[in-house]
Amino acid sequence: MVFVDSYPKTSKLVRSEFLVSFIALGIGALFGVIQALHRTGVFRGFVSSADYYTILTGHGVLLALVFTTFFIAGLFTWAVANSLERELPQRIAWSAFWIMLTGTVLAAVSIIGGIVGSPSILGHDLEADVLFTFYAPMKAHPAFYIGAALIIVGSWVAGLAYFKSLWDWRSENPGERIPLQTFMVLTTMLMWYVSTIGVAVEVVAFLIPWSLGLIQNVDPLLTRTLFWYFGHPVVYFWLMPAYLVWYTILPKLAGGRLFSDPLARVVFVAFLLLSTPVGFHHQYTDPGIPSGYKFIAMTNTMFLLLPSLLTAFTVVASVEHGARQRGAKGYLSWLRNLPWGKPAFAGCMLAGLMFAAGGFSGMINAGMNINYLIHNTIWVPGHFHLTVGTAFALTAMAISYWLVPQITGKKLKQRSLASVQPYVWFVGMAIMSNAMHRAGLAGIPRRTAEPTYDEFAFEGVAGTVGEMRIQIAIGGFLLFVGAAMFLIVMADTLLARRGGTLSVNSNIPEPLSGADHSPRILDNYKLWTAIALLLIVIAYGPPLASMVADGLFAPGSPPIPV
Ligand code: HAS
Ligand code: CU
Repeated sequence: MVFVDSYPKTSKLVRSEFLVSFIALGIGALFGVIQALHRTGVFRGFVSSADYYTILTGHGVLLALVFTTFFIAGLFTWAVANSLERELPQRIAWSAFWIMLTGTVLAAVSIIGGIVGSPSILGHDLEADVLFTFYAPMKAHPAFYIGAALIIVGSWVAGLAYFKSLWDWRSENPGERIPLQTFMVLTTMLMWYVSTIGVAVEVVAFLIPWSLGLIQNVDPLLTRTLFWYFGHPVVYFWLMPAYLVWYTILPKLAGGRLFSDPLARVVFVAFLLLSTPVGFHHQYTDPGIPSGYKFIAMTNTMFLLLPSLLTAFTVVASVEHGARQRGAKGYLSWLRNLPWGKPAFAGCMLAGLMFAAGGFSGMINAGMNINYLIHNTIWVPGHFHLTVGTAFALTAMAISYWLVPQITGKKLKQRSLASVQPYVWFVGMAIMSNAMHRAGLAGIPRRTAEPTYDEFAFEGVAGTVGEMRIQIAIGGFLLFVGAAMFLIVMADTLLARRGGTLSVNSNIPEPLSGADHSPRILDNYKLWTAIALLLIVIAYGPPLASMVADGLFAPGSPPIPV
């Protein structure tokens, strides 16, 4: 039976969530190509440099926050319904959708206000060029912060719908192991609850009252710290859904089965434990945080590589198993026996391959001393376009080719366009991101409309600044084409009529080593959440205490002795 026929209500919800995420992807990608062409000087006719920050904020918020959150909500909704074999509680799930949508509209309108001359609304200029990492001293219209708060509250309510589904399922299936997909969703949501506390306090206690004029001063270091407390784990909120796809769907697309359910559970638990006590690796250059605590964050970050290295092993082993089921022989030649022409499979694999490179640039970022070389340079956007911009985004697009037919009952249209699309994205990203990394090593800053660095001779850097700029522009343009191709396939599929039987279904094959091999303690959420909180208290307690010691709103924070 097709998913949409088994769970029509839940399918409608997933369709609505995907629709919002695809619209955000379209506008965000347009902003992306505008700024890539602008900052490289290839074409500057769209906006003035004064509006660059507004476009950049729109790009970051729409892609990194809206496209991701709505897509993840859709994917999680499908995964919970699919693995617990039940419709989601509709009232809770739809409330979540509407709260998040209201938040998105508020945030989007305040950003766009900046392009149309910042009209005064409720006594404040309607603008929000504060970038997707919003903290003091840059200030936005209150509507932006209220919107951001609503998106987060909405995501909390969405989580409630997943937990409620588990509790209902539990009462009917006492003593059974939590199905793997639901386990992954819930572990991600627990990590999300723990980590969003930071941004919720930042926005509600400081930024909203400050932007409304109710308080005059905020402590920039405190708001930065609260933001980055959330700002690192949010990247795993994007990665873990991609892992859910790589662990549970990709092996099936390869013609095989997941190698190990226990390893998958260990990986997700490790993310719950370690995602949050590492935020200071975004603040290595901030004064006011003792080096010892930065060092603790660095050590935790290095431990946090483990779940991803385990994933590389498990996912590649599962795909190899699939290839061998298709008759492959040899150490490497199995790579040829895989369905590279199928867009869902090819997209996930290319996303994984690129993430291997993104992971390595992440390791470099994480080293406290090497970080000083690349911090605030365009190397960092190079890193995160491989991670969120490919590991997440390409996986999301790829799996839509597989999932959208099942939540609509319609066959995928424009198949040939779809089969090339992941390769266009991969090539565009390879060109752009490689040039960004190199340009960062040459010292070219991120987040600027006017990187006029032509006059400098960068010794030790191969190539020229002009050559890197052109590569960034060409790569950025190809990515825009890739996003447009995806949206054409989706629009054509969504608008088509239903007809014929689908060749795909949502059944997930049993892992080679199944849940019965997983120690039961892995499903003990109370224990893991308690340890996660304890690690956070150790990593953040004393530095936060020192920041608020001179008063909550005092702008200066005395450093504490190490
Ligand atoms: Fe990061 C900055 C460190 C992962 C996103 N990161 C950012 C920013 C973003 C971001 C958005 O320590 C910029 C924020 C801003 O605007 O300022 N990051 C890391 C580390 C990891 C890491 C250590 N980042 C991510 C992920 C992201 C993401 C995931 C989004 C989804 N990052 C940093 C640091 C900074 C930073 C510093 C601050 C820099 C600064 O100074 O500002 C690790 O989690 C990475 C581990 C990954 C691996 C790779 C494993 C390989 C796998 C591939 C399997 C292959 C397959 C396919 C399936 C070790 C899993 C096989 C195919 C075949 C053909 C065989
Ligand atoms: Cu980080």
